[in-house]
Amino acid sequence: MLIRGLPLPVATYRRRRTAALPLVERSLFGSVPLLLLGCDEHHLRRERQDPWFDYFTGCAEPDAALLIDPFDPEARDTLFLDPGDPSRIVWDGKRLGPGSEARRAHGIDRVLHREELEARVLAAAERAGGRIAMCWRTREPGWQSQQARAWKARTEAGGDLSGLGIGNAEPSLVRLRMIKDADEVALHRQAIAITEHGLKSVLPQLAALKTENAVASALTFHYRTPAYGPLAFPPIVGSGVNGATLHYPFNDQPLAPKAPLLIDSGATAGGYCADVTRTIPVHGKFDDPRFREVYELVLHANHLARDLVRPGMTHGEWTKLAWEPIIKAGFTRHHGLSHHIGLDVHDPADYDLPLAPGMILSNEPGIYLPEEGFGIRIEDDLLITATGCEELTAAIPKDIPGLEVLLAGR
Ligand SMILES: [Mn+2]
Repeated sequence: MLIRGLPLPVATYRRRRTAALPLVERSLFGSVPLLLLGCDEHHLRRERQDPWFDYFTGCAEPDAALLIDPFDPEARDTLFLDPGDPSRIVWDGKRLGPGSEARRAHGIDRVLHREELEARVLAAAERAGGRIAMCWRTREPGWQSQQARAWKARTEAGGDLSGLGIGNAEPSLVRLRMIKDADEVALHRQAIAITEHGLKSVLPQLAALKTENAVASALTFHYRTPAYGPLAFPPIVGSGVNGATLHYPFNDQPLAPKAPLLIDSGATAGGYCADVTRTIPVHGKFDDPRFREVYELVLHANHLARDLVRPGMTHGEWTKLAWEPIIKAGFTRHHGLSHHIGLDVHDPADYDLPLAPGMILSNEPGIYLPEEGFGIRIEDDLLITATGCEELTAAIPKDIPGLEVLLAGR
């Protein structure tokens, strides 16, 4: 059977699982097994595999789970797979079940049926003094957090798992995801190349596209054509004043003539996200003096952030430097400068840690003036290097002459 997922070498997933346990140990004041749950059929097909589960397994099967147990005498890592109900194959296709094929493909010595999960988790918890670790967060919680909440509810008084202690490993495990290896950087570059191709195909066509929905659909077509993978997030296409709504969700208005248009979008490759924003005059000319003035200020802040970033700097120091000219000019700061990007477009991270080589971060200053009928954000993706950064999105124009050439289709 064709095995999907595994965009990275199996050795990478094994290395990540090995690296996880000392971090869990540090964050939970003791060595405990780590449990991660993959998405069910419904979420997997409509969204994507949970990024934490994906990070440690690369497994694209529904209803799968991973247990990393430092005290298991036979095997540290166990992948649980649910071969599903055979009568469902005609509906959903064949699932990968436990067996030698799964063990080989995933490079995991023990692959068990999902029905064994609870008994195995309880046995593992018992060896660890009644505790396990899971992953959750309050901001942008997602599937892993929902599962952890459901498991924790069962540990409360009267629940069928009462007495089981569940600690949160996410705050320490983020250290792994914050630093990208060469293969991850290559997938980011690929996601950005797809995004670049989409923007360069669609931006010269704005006159023919006429509506926010047509622009969003055209971008989606280009982003999904290479692999039918998920988008990093649904495109934000805001014409005129809609561009001043940070997470404008509707994309259903005509492109206002001669108005600025804000496009925040990104493709994925192997699950890794691109996140790029450009703001352009829909008629192709930066001929409105006020728009041009504000645009140049945002561009200046974007350049400043790119040119001044250094490893060792804190996220807070960097943010302050880049926002300074915008605040000095009397505008309000509505959001942060930057977030980590990875399997999640807003990758979980510890923002108290200093910037370090291998991190991939957005650089996205913006000014929002709904009373003047527009918002401007210019967003690039940066790879932190030993001496500063590489602007991964450099091939997507953002300076005024470059954008005017692109918009004119020249
Ligand atoms: Mn962003």
